[in-house]
Amino acid sequence: MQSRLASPPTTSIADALRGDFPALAQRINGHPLVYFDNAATTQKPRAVLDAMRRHYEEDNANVHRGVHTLGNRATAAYEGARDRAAAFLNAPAREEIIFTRGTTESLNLVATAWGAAHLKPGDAIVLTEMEHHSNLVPWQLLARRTGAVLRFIPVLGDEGRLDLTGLDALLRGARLLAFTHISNALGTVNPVAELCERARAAGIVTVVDAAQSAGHMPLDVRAMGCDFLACSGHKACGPTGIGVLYGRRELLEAMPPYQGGGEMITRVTFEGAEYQAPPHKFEAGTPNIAGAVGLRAALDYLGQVGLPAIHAQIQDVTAYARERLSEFRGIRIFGPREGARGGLVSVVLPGVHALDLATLADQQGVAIRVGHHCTQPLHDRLGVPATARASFSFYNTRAEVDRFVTVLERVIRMLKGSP
Ligand code: C6P
Repeated sequence: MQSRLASPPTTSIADALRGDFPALAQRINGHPLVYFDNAATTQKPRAVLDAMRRHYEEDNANVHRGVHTLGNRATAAYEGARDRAAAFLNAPAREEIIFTRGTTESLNLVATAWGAAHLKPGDAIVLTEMEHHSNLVPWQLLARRTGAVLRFIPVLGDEGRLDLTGLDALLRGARLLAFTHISNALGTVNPVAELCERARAAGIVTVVDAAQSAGHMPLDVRAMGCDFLACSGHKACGPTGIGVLYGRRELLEAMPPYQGGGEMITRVTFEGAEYQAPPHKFEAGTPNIAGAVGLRAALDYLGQVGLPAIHAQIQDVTAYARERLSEFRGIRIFGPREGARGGLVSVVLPGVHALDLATLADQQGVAIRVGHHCTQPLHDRLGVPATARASFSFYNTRAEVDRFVTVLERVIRMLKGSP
């Protein structure tokens, strides 16, 4: 079938940049790798791998402690990464950037530290029905500890947009609104600025889960108007084990610490402790220094490529994938049909078990994810136990989508035993 979409430029940024990612060059089960599991984690460019290796070979030391040269270099690298992350998010101040293990820990930090100080029985926390377990379970735990209650913004049908018609009622009397920027299961892009503005007008604190948008598009916490934002380095070409929590300074200053230990104190006696100011108050113990170095290299790399160009490439490949997949008879495709969408397509194929599909696709070199993608309540709402998800980065191409479609056709023939 002829694509209705405009032809891509003769050479896309994907073609130009794929060579920067060593993992993409390999063959899997005798086939060139098609890596379509980027929503789970992205591959890493050589610049990130080199920066981390160089750090361990030349600058390795603990931070904020030593007066020796390596300690000073490590501290400069770690704090330099904080500056880079602040610029990446357009945060007003570097002190508003806390390094964590990733989105999950960032969200748990807010739920634990902010929640403990602010919630009382009966207070409402508003979430959406499309949240990843990382932006659901910490709030459930908090609700159990404090007696707060959870409310949910509904998701509309398979297109997966939020139903905002009852938002005012849901926000009434609430203390906090936490929601994902981009759904990892549907690809829905939520209207962050609008949601934050409406919450702010009602005096409600906002938390944005940017796990799926960081590294995919320019992010600007000032334009979003959020109070907190969480993201992971590993979904934005950085290493695993490092993430960021942005928090508005006044809120961070008023919050108790998350964990206790070295580095987060100014003075300790047997009876008690005085704490550092943010961000150090929230970074107990030796941090992931090499991870921060790798994250900085990743953000520099993304900056050099250009986030608008990255966004455009991901949009193009996603729209193309959605169009090609719609050729399959009876396929159920989730997520927005039109307009902005995240870089993924989730589907259910009639009569094809998602796990079989992913296993057979892998045998032909194609990596996709199947299951509930850590959004089990959403899948309950959609009435499906599992979907098959192809998720894209800017190094993916339309040609890879074509290969994926060919592999799918073959897999379906094998599973159904029909031509
Ligand atoms: N989603 C996926 O395959 P961590 O694991 O902390 O880096 O990120 C958690 C997380 C939070 N929110 C959203 C919207 C996410 O997509 C994720 C991670 C992966 O969809 C792994 S389950």
